[in-house]
Amino acid sequence: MSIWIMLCSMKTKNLTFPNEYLTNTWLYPITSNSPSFLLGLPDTCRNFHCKRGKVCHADKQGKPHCICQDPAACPPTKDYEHVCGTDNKTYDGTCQLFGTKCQLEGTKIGRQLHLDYMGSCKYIPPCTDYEVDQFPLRMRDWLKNILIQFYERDLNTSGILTEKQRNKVKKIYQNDKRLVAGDHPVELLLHDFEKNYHMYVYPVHWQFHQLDQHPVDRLLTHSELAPLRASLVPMEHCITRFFQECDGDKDKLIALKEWCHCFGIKEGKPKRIVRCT
Ligand SMILES: [Ca+2]
Repeated sequence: MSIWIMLCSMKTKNLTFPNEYLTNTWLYPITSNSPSFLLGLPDTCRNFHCKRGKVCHADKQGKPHCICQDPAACPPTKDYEHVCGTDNKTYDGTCQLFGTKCQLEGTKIGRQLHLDYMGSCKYIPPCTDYEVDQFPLRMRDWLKNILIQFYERDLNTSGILTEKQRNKVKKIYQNDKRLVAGDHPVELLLHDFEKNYHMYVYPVHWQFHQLDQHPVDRLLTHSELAPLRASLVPMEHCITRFFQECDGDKDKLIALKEWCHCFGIKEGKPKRIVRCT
């Protein structure tokens, strides 16, 4: 079966990030393994995993192989499952997009084709210098609020955060009560960041490690970033530019150090500040 992660969205103070965090969750595949049992494939494919865009196919001897998903054979999707590729083409779903990418394997077009964002392709206004400067302020606040919501949820039904994470977020939660709920202008966010710097460090790290899974190597590939950016691009037109600029050495990978830097998190001072190296 495919492995999925829940991609959540939230409404947060003065942000246009996706609404109804936790209550409006949707699924985004981070690896695509063939649902052989759905396709009526032989049992040898049942527990045979293929990467995204491929499906299992058993040869005459019953030996399983991964072959490209035929985009035309993808299951039907609803409108809300449409996705926009980096080729600015709308695909019926991730199955069709990654099947197409697989068929283009070895070509430049194939290498450059990624999931850009969830939803049909639409006009994304350019992000101005001013807006991209404000972006880390709002994103940091958003990440902090995500963790606080997780913490509040865990007070009733534990299991979202580990004990170690809960202990970390508890301090943020208690500290966050200083700010009155509601919209916060960027000036206040900037002031709060300067005064309560430590509160913002952990959420930035936490998000990085949530994304750094395939593989866990302190580097984020486009695919690893996709669960975050694909959901935010339609609402946050600066996110593409933000992550492009985050990749300071332009190697198409965002290292933890680059990630911290673009969120304004300093390189470590011992003890109190988590090192970003
Ligand atoms: Ca990685």
